Amino acid sequence: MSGFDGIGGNVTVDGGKLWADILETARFGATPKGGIRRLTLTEEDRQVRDWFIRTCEALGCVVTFDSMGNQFARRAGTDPSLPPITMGSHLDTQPTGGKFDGIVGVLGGLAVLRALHESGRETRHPVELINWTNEEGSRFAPAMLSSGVFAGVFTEEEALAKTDRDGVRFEDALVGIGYRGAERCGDHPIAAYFELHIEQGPILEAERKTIGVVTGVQGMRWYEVTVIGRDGHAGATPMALRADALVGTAKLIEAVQSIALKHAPGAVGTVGLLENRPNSRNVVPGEVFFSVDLRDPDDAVIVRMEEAFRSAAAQVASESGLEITIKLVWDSPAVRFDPTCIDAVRRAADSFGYPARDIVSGAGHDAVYMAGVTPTTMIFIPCAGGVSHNEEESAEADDVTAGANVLLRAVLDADER
Ligand code: HGY
Ligand code: MN
Ligand code: MN
Ligand code: MN
Repeated sequence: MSGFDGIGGNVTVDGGKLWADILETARFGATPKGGIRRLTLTEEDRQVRDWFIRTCEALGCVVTFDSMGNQFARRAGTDPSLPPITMGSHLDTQPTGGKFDGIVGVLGGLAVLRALHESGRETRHPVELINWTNEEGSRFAPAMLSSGVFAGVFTEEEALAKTDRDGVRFEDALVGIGYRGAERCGDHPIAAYFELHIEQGPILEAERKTIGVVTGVQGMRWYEVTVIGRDGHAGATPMALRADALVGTAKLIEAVQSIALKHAPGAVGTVGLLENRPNSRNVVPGEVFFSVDLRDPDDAVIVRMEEAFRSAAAQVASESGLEITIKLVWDSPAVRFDPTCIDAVRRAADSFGYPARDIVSGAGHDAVYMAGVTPTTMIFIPCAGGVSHNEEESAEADDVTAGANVLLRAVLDADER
């Protein structure tokens, strides 16, 4: 199998050290339930970023970070004129995140750098590992913000101006943790990009597959909805005279659920963020802000779901005397990955004898935007029960090692092309 011979013989990753790295970095933002709360650009994020620099430099890498705080750990190749073969993912988490989402991709890439360093295996291209800022989009919407700037989907100015729900600006938080770099985000040629990630769904585990050969990512749209009614006294306001924004919102949440079910089997719809104002026991709520996340492998289905949601909102508004605004804040069309990279992953899995299957990602990843600027694909491994974005998220050590080994071979394969 090409990419699996030459100096250092049959190089593989040190799975034990990789697992130890996962447990060590889980300390930064550890929650009592065994998960991680490491929101982007917080003190916990700074701690893991500092760890990333120390650890990659100890492996002989040069570590830099750009104007969006994206971190790059580069191992030199024999031909410095060549752009790097890159691996990447993210170290930021959801508020009640797990130890593996994004983390497996960054630490798996680090295990690849360690295997190359310790075996002395040379590569023609530099090999580089990227930690992307704000992949989750939980604190600053949208998700994959910094890989989006890198790929030219968002401008740096609009990204830096994003604010979180407390009104904190992205740029101020980035400067606050000391990771606003000088290199302009995107001025960084790349030869290919591979992202290792847990599937975050149930398929690989159910089918007892070790590797998911990811062929693409489904389409996603995010909306922000504001429902305006009228604050009123819970005791003295007759039901017929109310403009209750939370009751209207409940109808719209039900609409998201039924619209997604009506567009089965691929469609999903989620209301995850909700702010009820004034949020007082004895006040009829006059204003509600909430998020809507619609996804499907087929972009045309998402458009139809959006139309259905908008008409449901118009009906609720007229029936209940509410004012409802729906703002599309993110549109990430479905993406197909690069066939050559996909084939390298397939052959790498095969050369280890790992059971594998093709799969389309339900979750968004930085690879979505990297696919727009360089040959890109992803490698999935199973996670327990398909559970993710949950403190109980877990994966088998052997699967994590397998994923990193496939990543290593796919990178070596790309290096020889
Ligand atoms: O939303 C997503 O799919 C990813 O976890 N950011
Ligand atoms: Mn992720
Ligand atoms: Mn995630
Ligand atoms: Mn991701």
